[in-house]
Amino acid sequence: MLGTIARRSLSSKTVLHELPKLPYAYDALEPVLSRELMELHHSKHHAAYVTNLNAALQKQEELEEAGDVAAMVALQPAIKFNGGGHVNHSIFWTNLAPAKQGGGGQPSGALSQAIDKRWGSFDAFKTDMTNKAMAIQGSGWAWLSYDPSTKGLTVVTCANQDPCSTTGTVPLLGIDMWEHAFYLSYRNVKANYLKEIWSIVNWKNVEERFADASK
Ligand code: MN3
Repeated sequence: MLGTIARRSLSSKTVLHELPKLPYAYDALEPVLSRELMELHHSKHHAAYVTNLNAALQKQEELEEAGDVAAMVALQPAIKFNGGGHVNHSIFWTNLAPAKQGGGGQPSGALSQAIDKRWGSFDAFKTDMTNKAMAIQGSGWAWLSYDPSTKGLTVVTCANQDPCSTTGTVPLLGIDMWEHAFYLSYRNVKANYLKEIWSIVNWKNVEERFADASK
């Protein structure tokens, strides 16, 4: 039995994921997002998605070796939820930056032009994304994303931790609309979270993602 486990461990093909470090301190996004909120969000919520994703992927490998297709199918919601949570938060942290490190302001260059082409103005885009984020019922995400089918920008929303890729578009800028993302700083007033978060958006990161997605 032990021998079997050791062999399986040595021959495991499962790639284990790690919680990425934040590119700024837990208190760096204050007063928009408090230190306590950021620390819990990263070191507890995101960490749990990573732990549970790794457990599910290791379970999947065991089931694959055992040829248990029914159990593999039953495992997929855990991979979707925890894998989506890991993917979404890994993008989200890099989408944000303290004002001192370039957070806030407006996009420039090709991204700015693409926003104007789709919405007419940066303010019109912000209004559209804010309205779509506000309309999410329960937990989910709003994304500014690149749609390969139109070669243009769009705003999509996803329930739970479904990653933006499930919409067929490429994520550029995400806004986490789970209560854990704003409640400690804004209580129930989602609208204020959506008003303030623009002042810590790392547009340089979003521009890089747009350049990668649209080339
Ligand atoms: Mn979250």
